[in-house]
Amino acid sequence: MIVTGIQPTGTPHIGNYLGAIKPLIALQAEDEDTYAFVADYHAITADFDPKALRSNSIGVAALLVASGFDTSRGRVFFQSDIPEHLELAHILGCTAARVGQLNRMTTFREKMDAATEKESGETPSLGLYSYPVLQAADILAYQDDKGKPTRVPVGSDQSQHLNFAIDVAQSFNHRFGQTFIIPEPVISCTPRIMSLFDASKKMSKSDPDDMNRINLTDDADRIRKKFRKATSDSLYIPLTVEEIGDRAELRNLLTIYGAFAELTFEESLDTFAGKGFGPLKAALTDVVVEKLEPIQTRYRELIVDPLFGHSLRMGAMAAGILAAETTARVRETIGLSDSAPAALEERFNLVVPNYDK
Ligand code: AQP
Repeated sequence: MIVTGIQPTGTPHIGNYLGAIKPLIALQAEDEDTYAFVADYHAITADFDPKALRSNSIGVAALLVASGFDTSRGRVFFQSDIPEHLELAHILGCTAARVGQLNRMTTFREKMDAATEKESGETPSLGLYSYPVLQAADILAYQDDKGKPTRVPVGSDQSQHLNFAIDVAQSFNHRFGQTFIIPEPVISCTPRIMSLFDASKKMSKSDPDDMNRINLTDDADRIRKKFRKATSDSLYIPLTVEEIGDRAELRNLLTIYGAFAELTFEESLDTFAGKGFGPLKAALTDVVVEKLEPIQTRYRELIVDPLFGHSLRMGAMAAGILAAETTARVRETIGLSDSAPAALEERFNLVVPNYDK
């Protein structure tokens, strides 16, 4: 089983695509049972606008499918359709997660430091602090009935949170007996894609300046403009990787080119060695526009297709069955009430199609 999530904090960009979506689709070819959710509960841990949250959530789901996620072999759903994620997070937060571990999470510390630097000094939400506990619940809610570990594909920036989820599972098992199969992180081998203006920062959906990223929905003109304005220098592109040194912007553009053109970093460098940034930016624009074009066409079809909405509810139903089973087992293990929860069909208001007729 494979489980992963993507936050609807904006429109997914080429960093999310190369670091998470593309590897997920490749993994899906090896595994029938894939659960990919739109992490809307996570998206509310930082400032958000309710209307934008809704449209971003639909956008993320549609872009996943438009990028090649196969809904006949896997499920796409909204995290907030499965409140068991929250219930399990509360239980794990009380029984297996420790404040000392959360204090060491670098993502939270960075956001805390940024807030302290702001004039208002307003600190991040409690939800942002406990975000890794919810992430642990997101993963542990899905247990394979044959005892195989759940694989969790993520970008390299998420490995600390994944290790935390493993610690939480081990600590729960240690205290209450074998309950969770220990999950297995699958860290993407694409290096982090960095901002087009400042390659010391990662490309990010929530960056207030849209020019820092290439969104999966950007048209050809916008992509051309963004690459043209991306930070560059007046030096030639060197012949060897070592000579790139601290030219982080160059390294980033060559990485993006290689990933889209299906070349290694060295091959990408060979293609442009001895040239200036101009030819690199032109070729980069061409390859990114070419690769995104079919995704964008499919995306425009999906967002107006009622069958797509139905497939999301069917996805939630399938995911809900697994998450409800796990949560019921955990409730029983720790001695909480065992009243039967509402029938899932009722919860999702679903008329399940009868394919036999
Ligand atoms: N720049 C990146 N390069 C490579 N991989 C990336 N990922 C995110 N940014 C890059 C990977 O995308 C997956 C989904 O991420 P997410 O949406 O759940 O959260 P995130 O990592 O916080 O992504 P963003 O774009 O930076 O969103 P905001 O701005 O909301 O924080 C993850 O597997 C992540 O590693």
